[in-house]
Amino acid sequence: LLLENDLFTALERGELLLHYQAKVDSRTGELVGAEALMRWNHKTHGLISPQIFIPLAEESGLINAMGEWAIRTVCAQLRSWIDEGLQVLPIAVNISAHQFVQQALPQLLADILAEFAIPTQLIELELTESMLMGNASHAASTLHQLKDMGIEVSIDDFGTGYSSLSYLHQFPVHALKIDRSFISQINENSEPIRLASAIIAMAHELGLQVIAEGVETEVQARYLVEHGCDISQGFLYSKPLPAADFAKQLKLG
Ligand code: G
Ligand code: G
Ligand code: MN
Ligand code: NA
Repeated sequence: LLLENDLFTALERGELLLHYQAKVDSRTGELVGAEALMRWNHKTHGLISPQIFIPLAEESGLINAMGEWAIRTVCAQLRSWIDEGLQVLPIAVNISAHQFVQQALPQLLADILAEFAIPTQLIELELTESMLMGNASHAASTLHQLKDMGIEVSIDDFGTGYSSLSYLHQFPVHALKIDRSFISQINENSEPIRLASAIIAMAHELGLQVIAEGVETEVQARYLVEHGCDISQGFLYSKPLPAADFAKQLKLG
């Protein structure tokens, strides 16, 4: 209750921030990009997880302003890294269900990218299956516009929603992110449930890239390489980090 009221002023007070988590080439471990993850630095409660405040933001309608803030903050960050002479990499932003329905994302992105003179390839979006299946015609038209602009879209938490493979095939998405519940099942003690490898094979069959999330152990990393996973993300490589700490991994141009 207290949080819900505070959220309205959190944006104005500058209490929201983004952490950046590395995405690496599964085979080589080379940094290939990052995911921006929102945090709320509350004046008395400290760092609050988006799992708590994103649902509040969706209920209160504040999610559109917060989502726009996230896109603008990533673009401003990329601009300052570029100006510092760093070799920047694509940054993925999470989009919530309400935001996907309510905001004209292609136009919003075009405006913000232009404002900061950021090449479209440097921003990626993460959407969930249920957002696409919920309103397939809106989703298809939005995804086609984003693709035409050169903005890549990944399906987040893949395997946990109610996806229809025939729909999935029609949506111009670039990658599937295997949900971390499938990755956590891979361990040396048990015969791994083959869902992760099945998802990798299916995604490749559909011409999609595969990203594993929540990679925590060497056993998982090896399994993913053996099964042809393209990109990995997780605590094994890096936690989500404040911008300045993440930037230490970027090479000088
Ligand atoms: O990083 P973390 O464990 O705190 O993220 C928890 C959840 O919050 C994840 O499902 C993630 O996708 C979501 N999330 C993180 N940042 C954002 C954001 O900027 N916008 C939206 N809509 N969701 C986010
Ligand atoms: O739903 P989404 O994929 O956007 O959420 C990302 C969430 O996963 C964030 O909350 C992030 O902090 C968390 N996360 C990232 N890497 C790992 C990991 O290796 N293990 C676990 N348990 N969580 C992770
Ligand atoms: Mn995500
Ligand atoms: Na996820």
